[in-house]
Amino acid sequence: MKMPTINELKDFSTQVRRDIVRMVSAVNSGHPGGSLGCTEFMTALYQEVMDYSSEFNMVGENEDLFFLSNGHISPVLYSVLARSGFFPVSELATFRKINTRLQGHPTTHEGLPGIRMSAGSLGQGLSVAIGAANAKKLNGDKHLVYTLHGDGELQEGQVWEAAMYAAGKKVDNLIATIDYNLKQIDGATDDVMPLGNLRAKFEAFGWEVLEVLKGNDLESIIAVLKEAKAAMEKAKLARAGFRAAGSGS
Ligand SMILES: Cc1ncc(C[n+]2csc(CCOP(=O)(O)OP(=O)(O)O)c2C)c(N)n1
Ligand SMILES: [Mg+2]
Repeated sequence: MKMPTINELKDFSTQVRRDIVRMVSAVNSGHPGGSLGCTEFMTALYQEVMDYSSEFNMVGENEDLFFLSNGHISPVLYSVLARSGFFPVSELATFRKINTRLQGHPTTHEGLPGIRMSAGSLGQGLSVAIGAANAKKLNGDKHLVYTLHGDGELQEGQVWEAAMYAAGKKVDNLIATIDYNLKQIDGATDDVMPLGNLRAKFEAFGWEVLEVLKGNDLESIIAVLKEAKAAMEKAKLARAGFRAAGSGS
């Protein structure tokens, strides 16, 4: 597959932003903020970083998988999926209309290509993704699993249970990402429920943490996602080396 140029990725993002504004304003309902904020991230993921087929099948063997945990930002997911070939772009005009496949929060039973998890009730995506990541390992499938979470979403206890499991059980084929926009519906995260030092918290749970300092800059996002992939490979090699040394003694 021909990799897109940075200008093509920027054009793609601009188009996604247009889609989001059109979709949300047409029905006067939905979450434009998180959607617009994650536009470049989702573009980078689906247009540059992930290895997948737009010929969708639910199992997704031998391809990278993505789970949107903050399901309220469905407009950006729907637009990126449509423009990546999963379903017709014209279907975006049905967003949040009754009896369509593009409900306000993604659901699997609508049968929309690209959707492998229902989301909207915050806090669940990391657990689902860990299940998928474990299944990949059991199947000898070397592909990766990605997630996206809102920062306000991290106030859900289930996220931390999943984070503890992933580190404790060495789930090393998963990249979880957070839209750290310091906002949630009712205001600043700091006012609703302060998140504290997120880096320190995840590190204390045993995660390696990388930060994208310019969250709407495609080049920065791509560089950090590639660094995350490389860091996982390095960790796996280190563990393999350790086991080999251990078994020989
Ligand atoms: C379990 C649960 N509680 C509450 C909500 C209502 N809700 C929808 S979006 C949202 C804000 C979450 O904040 P964040 O994850 O930071 O998303 P952002 O607003 O930044 O897109 C909330 C509380 C929900 N969807 N699920
Ligand atoms: Mg937020």
